[in-house]
Amino acid sequence: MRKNSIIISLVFCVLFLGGIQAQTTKRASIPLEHGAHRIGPRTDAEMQKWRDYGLGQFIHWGVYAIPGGHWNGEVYRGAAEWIRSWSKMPKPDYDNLYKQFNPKNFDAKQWAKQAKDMGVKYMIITTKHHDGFCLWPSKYTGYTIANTPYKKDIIKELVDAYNAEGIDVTLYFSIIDWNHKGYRSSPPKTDEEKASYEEFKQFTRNQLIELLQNYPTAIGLWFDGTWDQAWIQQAAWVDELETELRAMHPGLIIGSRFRADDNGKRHYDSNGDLLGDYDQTWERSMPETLEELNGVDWDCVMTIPENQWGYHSDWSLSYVKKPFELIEMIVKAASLNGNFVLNFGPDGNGNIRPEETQIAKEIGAWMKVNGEAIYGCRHSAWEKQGWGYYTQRAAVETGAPSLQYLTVFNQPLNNQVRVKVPKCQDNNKVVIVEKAYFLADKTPLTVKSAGRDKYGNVYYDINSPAPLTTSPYVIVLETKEVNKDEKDNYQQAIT
Ligand code: 2OX
Repeated sequence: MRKNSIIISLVFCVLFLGGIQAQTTKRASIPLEHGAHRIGPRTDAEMQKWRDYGLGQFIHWGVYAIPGGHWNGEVYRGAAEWIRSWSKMPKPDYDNLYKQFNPKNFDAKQWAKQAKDMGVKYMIITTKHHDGFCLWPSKYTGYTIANTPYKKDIIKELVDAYNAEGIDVTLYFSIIDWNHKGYRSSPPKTDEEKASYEEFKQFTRNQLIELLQNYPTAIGLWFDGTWDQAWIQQAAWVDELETELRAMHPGLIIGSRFRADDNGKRHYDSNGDLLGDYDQTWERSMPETLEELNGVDWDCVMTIPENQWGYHSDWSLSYVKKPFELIEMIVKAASLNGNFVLNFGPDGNGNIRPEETQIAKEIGAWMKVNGEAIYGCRHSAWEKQGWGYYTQRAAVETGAPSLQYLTVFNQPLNNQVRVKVPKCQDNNKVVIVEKAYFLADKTPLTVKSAGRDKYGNVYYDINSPAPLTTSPYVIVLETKEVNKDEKDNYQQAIT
């Protein structure tokens, strides 16, 4: 008896220690003072809300909208918001543009209304891009909207107008600041350089605190221009600043692009853990699979032309995405647990260009009918097939059926949308499709059993006559796990 219990204890000890061992060997464990301060996704209400947004709008607006990719009769082929760095743009010319910034057609309420009609749930606005020009009247520099003929606080107008439409606002902020004399990309070496960089750091801190004080309803900060070695080497200081900003503004959402870790690693720390609340590496690119995503929250910020964020009057320089391609990106992002954020670059008069307005309208019309397959939806365990993407909503407590949304982009020529039913964890259970219908008008669709493969996977064909539209459409499946012995009855009911 006694011997047995000793053996049992030993077995437990081995299992327990083995467990710890497994834990520590599974993950790298480089000691870090400024690594990730949280392992795994946030679970608070603010972040849950962010996760459910699905679709966002990015707005790049600043004095670069005045030249719009042109100067002295020549065309700048780079990104319009970078025109100051072009050899044919004299720096003094650029640095005086603010004296003409007077967007007479700017109407924040109209932008917000358009965004609402497009179906966006949050908006990211450039408070300050790399040029250093501030769209809010910062106390810490003269290079702001207050010193333009326009004078009024554009950030306040936008935050108020978007919030009035029920759209949350995130503040984009570039750490690169070509207007501040202390800003530099390489680490300071001389005492003079160090003192100057210290001034820049304090200036940056002051501006961030000012933004959070001025716009308390902002939900987050979207950082950019944090790849310089000078900034990377300030990891400890930036970590402290991040803690300070979070303490000031509970629930604040900050992406992976603010601070590096002790070893200069960005986005993911030296142990592979995400820095910040969501992965910001998906700029103008989309993941293909869940496996690439490390189980983290993420956003994808996307331009309509190839790489134009600020206003460029000539969009013919690169391929311009079609509305259905952008819709595909929205659906794909939702199917992989991410938010899709589409960029707009209004012109120097405050007009949103007609091409963008048209795209906003088409996306909005689609979202109005099909948004249920996006908002609050997640990755589905159902295996992706060639016709498009699955998204899913968990069964709600009221006992409503578990829903699978199938967004069909590639209509099968035989009008049969084939689904592969996932296996249940409980081997005595099986997933059945109770009902199928078009999300748009609830037209019921016939579901027929389509055999099984040699691995025992079960297939169904949804008879889906191509709707009289050229846009992607959504089929809803009401599904249920049932005991295997009930299955035959259900199968009879649906075939
Ligand atoms: C620089 C080197 C390689 C790839 C991207 C950049 N980049 C991107 N530099 N600045 C950017 C800014 N980030 C986007 C969100 C825009 O604001 C763009 O200007």
